[in-house]
Amino acid sequence: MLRIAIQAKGRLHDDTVELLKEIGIKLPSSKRTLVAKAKNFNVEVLFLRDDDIPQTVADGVADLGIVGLNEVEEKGFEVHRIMPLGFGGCRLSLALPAATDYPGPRWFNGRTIATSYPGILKGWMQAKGIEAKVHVISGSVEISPGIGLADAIFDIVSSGSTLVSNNLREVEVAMESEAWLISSGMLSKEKLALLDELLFRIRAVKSAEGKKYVLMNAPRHRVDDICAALPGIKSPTIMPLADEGWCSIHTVLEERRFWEIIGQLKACGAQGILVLPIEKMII
Ligand code: PRT
Ligand code: ZN
Repeated sequence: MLRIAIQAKGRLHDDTVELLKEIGIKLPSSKRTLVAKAKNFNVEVLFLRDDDIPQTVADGVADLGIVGLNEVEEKGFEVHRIMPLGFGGCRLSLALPAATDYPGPRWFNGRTIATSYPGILKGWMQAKGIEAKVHVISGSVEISPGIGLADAIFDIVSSGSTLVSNNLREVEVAMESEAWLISSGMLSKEKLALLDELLFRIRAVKSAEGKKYVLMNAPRHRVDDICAALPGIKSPTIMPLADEGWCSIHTVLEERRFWEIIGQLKACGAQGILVLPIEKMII
C-alpha cells in the first residue's frame, strides 16, 4: 500500500483531490478524516497541513506527498522531487512600498524584510550578497511595511492583487513554485511498482490537458492543405466517406491554438467540424 500525504484544506486541496480522482483514486466523500483508504486502488491518503508534508515524506511516514515546491525548499528535508503537477502556481517575491525608488538588490542591504519563508529568502540574499535583517512572521506579511514592522516583504504572489491593495511593488522574483509530487527515498520494490502505475496514470491525464479531439469533413482535393494546417500528435487519421469527393479527418489539437487553426480549416473547405474533450491520452 502507498501512503500519500496531501493538504487537508487550503489552496492545493481541491486540485489535488481532483487529480487523484482523475487517475482513478476515489476517496470516501462523506467527511474528511486524517486518513482515508482509497476505494479502488492500493492507496491511503493522509490529510495534513501543507507545512507538515515535506517532513512526513522525508521520514517515510508517507511514501508520497503533493505539496508546493516552496514548502519543500523552505523546509529543506531530503525528499525526491518527482514531477510538477501543473496547479498551485505562484512565485516568491520581494516587494517594497510602491513609491520607493529601487536601484536593484543592493537596496535591501541593512533593511528589514518580513517573511514566512526565511530559508528561501536567506538563500536568495546569500546568492546576491545582500545583508538584511529577516523578520519571521507566520501570516499577514503584506501589512508589515504599513505598520512599520519591516521595510520590505518576501512572500508568495500569484495575481499580484494583494501587493497592489497593500500599496506594495514587486521588485524581485526569488523562485517560481507549483504543486509537486514528492516521494520518500526509502520505497520498497512493491511501492515503487505502485508508484510507476500512479505516474503512468498522471502522465495520461496531464497529456490530455489543454487538448481537444477534432473531427471534420473535408473535400479530398484539399486534404494536403488541411494536414499542413494541423499540428496533430502524429499524422491525422483520414477516412473515406460515402461521397467520393469527401473524407473525414480526425486529429488532436492544442486548445489554445484552436481558433487560429479553425479559420484555416474553414478556408480549406472543412465542414461539420466537431470538437470533443479528451479525458486521458496514452502516448
Ligand atoms: O493550512 P495549511 O498550512 O495547509 O495551508 P496554508 O494556509 O499554509 O497554505 P495555502 O493553502 O494558503 O497555500 C498552499 C500553497 O498554495 C502554498 O504553499 C503555495 O505553494 C500555493 N499558492 C499558490 C499560494 C498562492 N498561490 C497564494 N496566492 N499560497 C498562498 N497565496 C497567498 C499569499 O500568501 C498572499 O497572501 O495569496 C496572497 C497573494 O495572492 P495574490 O493573488 O493576491 O498575488
Ligand atoms: Zn501552511
